[in-house]
This record gives sequence, C-alpha cells and structure tokens, in this order.
Amino acid sequence: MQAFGTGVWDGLFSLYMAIAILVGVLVLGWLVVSLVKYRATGDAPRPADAPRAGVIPAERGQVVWVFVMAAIIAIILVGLAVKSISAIDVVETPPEGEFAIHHNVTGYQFGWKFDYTAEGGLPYQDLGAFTIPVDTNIVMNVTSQDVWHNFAVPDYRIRVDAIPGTVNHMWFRATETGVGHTVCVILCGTGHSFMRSELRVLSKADYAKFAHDESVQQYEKFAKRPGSIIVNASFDGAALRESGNAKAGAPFIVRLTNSGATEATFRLHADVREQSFTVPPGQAGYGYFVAPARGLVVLDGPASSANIQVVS
Ligand SMILES: [Cu+2]
Repeated sequence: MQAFGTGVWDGLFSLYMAIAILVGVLVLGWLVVSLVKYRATGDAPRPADAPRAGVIPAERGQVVWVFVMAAIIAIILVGLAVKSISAIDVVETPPEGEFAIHHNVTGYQFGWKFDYTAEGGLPYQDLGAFTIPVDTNIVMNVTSQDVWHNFAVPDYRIRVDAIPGTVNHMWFRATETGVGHTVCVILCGTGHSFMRSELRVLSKADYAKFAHDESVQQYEKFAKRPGSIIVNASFDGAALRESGNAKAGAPFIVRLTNSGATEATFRLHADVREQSFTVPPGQAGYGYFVAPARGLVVLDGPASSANIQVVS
C-alpha cells in the first residue's frame, strides 16, 4: 500500500533514525572506551582531579568545545525542523485546482463513520469500511462526536486528531490498489483497540462500479424507509413526465426511467441549489433533493422540463 507522500515520511524517518544511531554509537562507544581506559586498578594512585564528595571539580579542557557542540546540535535541530515542517505542509495542503473527493470522517466510541454521497446526491454513511479510488486526491474532514480520537492510516504514515466541535483536514492520494486499514491512535476508552476500519483502494473502474451499485442500494433503502417521499418520473427521449409531490423542507428522491435511446442527464433545482444525475438508456436512475419550504422543484432533462410541486 503506497500513497503519494509516503516517501517523504519514510525519508524523514530514515534521517531521524540515522542521526539517532550515530549519536547512540558515539555515546555508547565513548562510554565503553572510558570504562576500559579509566577503570580502577588496584595499585594505581587516585587521580588528582577525581571527583570528591562535597567538592566542585576544577574546570578542565577547552571552553571552545562547548560552543562547537552547541553549534552542531543547533544545526541538526534546525535542519530536522525545516524538513519536518515541509513534510507536514505536504500532507496538510491538498494540491490546488486538482479534482478531489471530499470525505467527512467522524470518530465515535468505538468506530469511524465515513460519509459518502451517492450518484444523484443521496448522502449516506458507511460504518465498516472506507472505500476510495486509486490515483485520486482524497480530502478528509475529520471530527469526533464524543471524545478525542486520532484517525490514522498507518500504511500511508498519516494521522490527524478527531476532536469534537472541530474539523481537521488531511489529504492523501493512494498510488496502489489493495486493502489496508485505518485505526485510532490515541487511547479513547475501553473499545479503543476495536476502532479499526478496512481501507479499500479500488481501481477507478472498480470504484465507479462500487459507487453505482452502492448508490442503487442506498436509494432502495431510502425508498423502503417508512415516510420516504418518492417522485416517479419518466423520459422517453423527448418529453419528461412526473407523478407525485415533494413535501416542504423534506428530502425526497426522484426515480426516473429513461426509455429514450441515449444516456441523459437530469437536473433538479430550486432557489440556488441544484443536483444532477445521469441515467443510461433503458434503465432507471435516482436523484436526491431536499424540497424548499414553498414553491416547486424544477426537473430539467434534455430539451424538456417538469415541475415537482411542493406541498406542506
Ligand atoms: Cu481510540
């Protein structure tokens, strides 16, 4: 499982590791050398500058080394800080002007909710798995509904705080298909270790199929819910017909059968809001809309239009 930017973190990790190993070898090496070289032997006289209880030892060596060591440490720390900050900048700033899928991710005790939008605009949540297309920028808006959590994708070396009342952002782009997982990486309660979700990275074609199948399923679920409002519509290639009303302020779905010869795109709009959906020839498709408080919702098709009345 690889993602854009993983290399930046791996590089940074190797750099920190190399410095840590170098310092470790020098310190432990000097310790061992000192143990051997200055070890106490039975007949050797006690050195004049050996530490004595209650006496501050006399200065020795040259003070210049203090400045040399301080300068070396400062250079290392400043270098690491600059590299770390530029790496953080990579994960926090999505590329401008490029297409991105936005996902709301909400942590709860104990799991993650992933918000999706079905084809045609129906919002829904997936509690189990996080499914995304490969080679596509994913921008995540992360929050929590109860306590602090931390959303992480270990494979991609990324993590972000999930804090109630605040939305934090992170983006990534998977560069390989496969199955990984997302976890919570701060202790948030007794079920913390169960906060694992599957991360599925699909090819773009597989993702399109997933999005379509999942959309149809979600619309069917919506239609079966008691009190759901469904407006049926049909398009024969020339004229658009609808039957049914929307209810003021309530969400509704349009189930549209396209008996025309070509794929057609339809648009629901009222006030300044709009939602489009596309239906292949000979098939049914769905659109989702929240009705305004009064007036009507306009359904536009190719060279045709229909009005959906809003009743209270
Ligand atoms: Cu947790």
